Amino acid sequence: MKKTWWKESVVYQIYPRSFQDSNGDGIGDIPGIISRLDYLQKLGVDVIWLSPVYESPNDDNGYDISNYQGIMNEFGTMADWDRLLEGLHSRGMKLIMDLVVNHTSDEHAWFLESRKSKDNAYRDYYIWRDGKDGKEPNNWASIFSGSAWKLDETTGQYYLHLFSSKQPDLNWENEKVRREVYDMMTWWLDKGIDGFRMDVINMISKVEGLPDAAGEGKYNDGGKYFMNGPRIHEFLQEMNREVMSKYDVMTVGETPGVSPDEASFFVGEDRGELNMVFQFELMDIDSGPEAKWNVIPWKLAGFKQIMSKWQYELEGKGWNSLFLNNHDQPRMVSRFGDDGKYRKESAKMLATLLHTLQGTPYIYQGEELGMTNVRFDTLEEYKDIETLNMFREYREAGRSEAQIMESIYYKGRDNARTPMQWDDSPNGGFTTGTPWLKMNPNYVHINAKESLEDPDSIFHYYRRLIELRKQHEVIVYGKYDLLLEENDRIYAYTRTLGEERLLIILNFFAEPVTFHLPDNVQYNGAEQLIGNYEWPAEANLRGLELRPYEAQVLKLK
Ligand code: TEU
Ligand code: CA
Repeated sequence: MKKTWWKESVVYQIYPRSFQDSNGDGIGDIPGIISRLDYLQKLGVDVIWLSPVYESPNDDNGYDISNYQGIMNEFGTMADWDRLLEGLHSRGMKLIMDLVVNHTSDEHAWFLESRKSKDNAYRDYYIWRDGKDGKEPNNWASIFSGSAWKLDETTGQYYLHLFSSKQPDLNWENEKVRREVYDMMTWWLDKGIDGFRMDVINMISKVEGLPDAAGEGKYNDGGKYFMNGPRIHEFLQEMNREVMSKYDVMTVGETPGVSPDEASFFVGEDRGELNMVFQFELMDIDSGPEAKWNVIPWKLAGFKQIMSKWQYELEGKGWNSLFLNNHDQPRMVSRFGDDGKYRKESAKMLATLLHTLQGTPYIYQGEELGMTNVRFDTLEEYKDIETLNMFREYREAGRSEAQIMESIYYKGRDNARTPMQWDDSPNGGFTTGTPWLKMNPNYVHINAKESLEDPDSIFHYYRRLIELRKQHEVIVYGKYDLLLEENDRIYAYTRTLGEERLLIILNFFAEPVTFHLPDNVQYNGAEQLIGNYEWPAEANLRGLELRPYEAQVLKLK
């Protein structure tokens, strides 16, 4: 595969509201981030992805943008942002910004104009329709519960909002909208940023006529008509031609619901669209058929099958993104590892996986400390709009409060959004005031200060994994081959580049288990590159006892 810097990089995602507060108002901010740049440099990450810092009424914590070219007051000023970029660049790190252009805030100047009258110059910037028989124009459900349409009294028409009613969808059919977006992107690129993470970018093209979705509910999933729509590739190629191709920058598109086949259109190296996509197959592994909130247990067989499918199908065609959590997902150690007795071992095991597959790893803030999910006693302590809307909807449908709280504990987005745990002082060194979302009480023993001091910590393990990627090309570019497909306790695979061969062995559970290297894999000795347990000098790979959550990366001779 062609070599590029973004394939060789490790990305670190910052959710600014929860990273570091600098002025005691309980809200993380840009000066706070600047004060932690040395920490990030020590970890060794190459690129920072900053979740939205633009002006926003914060209905969805910044994913509802009212001005793309201004900084949210609570986060600081444009001068602060300039200092952040400068601070990163001077340390040899890069910055990618979140691009949220499927929708704006309903407080964006375009929408304020658009809603004024049917013949306003901005009317066609959004998706307006007449109602049908006194009801919404179609039966689509919003991803954040209820209908995807809202009636606007001023003109008596409805507007489409796939997410919150304060996030009206832009009309990408309108050439002027696309021009505005490209100009805005160019403006940021000219300020010197290094790329974009593109929010729900595969939802920008909707099927003409916006047909009703299938289903028995009052509102149903219309994904078929707005995900990977008819003009999506045309729009992305146009964006690439008009904007991205003029800069040496990276792009990663968030694309819920894509299969590897579809993904290869987005990231195929000769397609001129995106560098990588975030796909969610693994994130859906424990979602029941009705919704993500109906949790079903995940199994290692399914886990391996999903990871392997993406490794094999994009090989030689396009590049994978690798992540096990983000600001919308539960904490990885609580979900796929053990956040109790084996927290450290299992967090390191999962980190080993993340950093030894083919693709670009993304670390979500706090993951490098082994931060865990949280359980707040009352709904009032939760802030996330998706969680709160879901609670209301399920209560109305007759589900018990206790049952809904269990779903929230398992899947709620606030699990990822509790503030960073810097030390064991009150509020974990995140703020001197009252945090906007309560801290996870375990900050007293899970925090950065403790991790930095302990040479055996999860933090230092991540630092070493990131370093290894710089030393061994095979980790970046090597071909992936799954071993022991049928084994339901162990995930093992090789990575091969020319003469270089790595063997990765992961025990996914607390029970010890024996590993047998298949006979067709020849070797004359194995050298440990990294592992979460010591490597015995005389180990035999044809009958190796693995300890709880053991992870080993071996160079085969
Ligand atoms: O998320 C897109 C998305 O599909 C999410 O709704 C996701 O499926 C859900 O959060 C899982 O619980 C992006 C952003 O990452 C998210 O934070 C925003 O709320 C959303 O878009 C709207 O901009
Ligand atoms: Ca602040």
